[in-house]
Amino acid sequence: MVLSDRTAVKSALRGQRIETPSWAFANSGTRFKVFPQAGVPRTAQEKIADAATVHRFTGAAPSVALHIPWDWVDDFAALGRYAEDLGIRIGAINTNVFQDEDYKLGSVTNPDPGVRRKATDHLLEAIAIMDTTGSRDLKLWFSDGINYPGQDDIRDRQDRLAEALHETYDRLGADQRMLLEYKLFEPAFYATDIPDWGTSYAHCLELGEKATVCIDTGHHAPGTNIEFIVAFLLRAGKLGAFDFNSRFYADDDLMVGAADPFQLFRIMYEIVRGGALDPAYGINFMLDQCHNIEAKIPAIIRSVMNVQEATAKALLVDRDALRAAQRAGNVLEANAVLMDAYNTDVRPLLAEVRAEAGLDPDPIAAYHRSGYQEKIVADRAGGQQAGWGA
Ligand code: LRH
Ligand code: MN
Ligand code: MN
Repeated sequence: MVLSDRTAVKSALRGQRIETPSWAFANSGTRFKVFPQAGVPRTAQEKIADAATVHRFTGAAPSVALHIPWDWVDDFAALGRYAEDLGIRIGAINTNVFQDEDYKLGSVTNPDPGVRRKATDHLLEAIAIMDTTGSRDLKLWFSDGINYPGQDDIRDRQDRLAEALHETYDRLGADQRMLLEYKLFEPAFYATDIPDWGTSYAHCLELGEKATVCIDTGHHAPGTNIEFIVAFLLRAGKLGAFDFNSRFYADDDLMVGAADPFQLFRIMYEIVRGGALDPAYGINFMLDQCHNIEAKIPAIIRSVMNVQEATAKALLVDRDALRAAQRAGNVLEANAVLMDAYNTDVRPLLAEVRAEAGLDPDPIAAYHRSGYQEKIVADRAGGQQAGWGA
């Protein structure tokens, strides 16, 4: 690598931004058991304090996504100021139209117009919160779907979904966006109303430029080529966000880059190739994870580092050599160029980037030395559950 490349790679890494999810700091589990951890946050403020701690040690996570109503407070303006005082800001607002008795047969696709009204009102309420916090992104994930053939009319449900999305879209301010997430299955098992990126993309196209797709890396069938989806959506100008996590089997919500670091590299290569890494491009690179058995703050720091490592490798791909091999039809050489970058140990490079930014080159060790964990364990009794796995 020549010096100018190295400088460019380092500057791209220095500018990279990753958003943490408030719920990852709280207790979580599976439907079998939640294992509570000492020192987890009891309030939205404490989640924000933990997110600010992740930013303090990584320098790369300056915003935290909230989930309504899990992070409900009476004064969101004050919450925004609290975050700013700690050196971060409130990012995407995630909505919740899945944890209410009324939503048994769906939220915005429910056959009952009264339930649909209630669900859409919640989405509008989330935009009002965004107005107060200055958040740009409204993140929508719907658990809507059906379990049995014939249970409801698949096409009518698409019409109802489109109607609610239109009403919500029309309420967005000039600088606000909608991120529409898809998920293949669960909690609905036969037909999910937004099962895949194509369905999300089609609704976003119909809505307009403020609507973009959110790719949750855990929401696909096994073997899905996610980097293809990234490339396609970037070409169409419709990729708005990621929810990063890892999966082995279902929606595992394990640490990003843990199950398949090679997949994460391939995704980040398409991002770099598409010129979409710079925050100015507008993609919100979020984590959407739960740390059920591992210590939460170090796991989130580790996750940020995993994304950085995959990105560094993607930035190291010799694009000229790759293109030359591709154009020449040299299959083995093209693959070798990509693999050379993937097989590079980028940890020393990232340590250098951190040191140059005045950070400890080893954020996890620095966190453990800081005394923060001991302090929260002492200060916080009876930590809050994220909202999952009751
Ligand atoms: C459910 C889910 C979804 C949302 C999050 C809040 O699958 O993980 O990905 O983004 O809950
Ligand atoms: Mn998600
Ligand atoms: Mn999920």
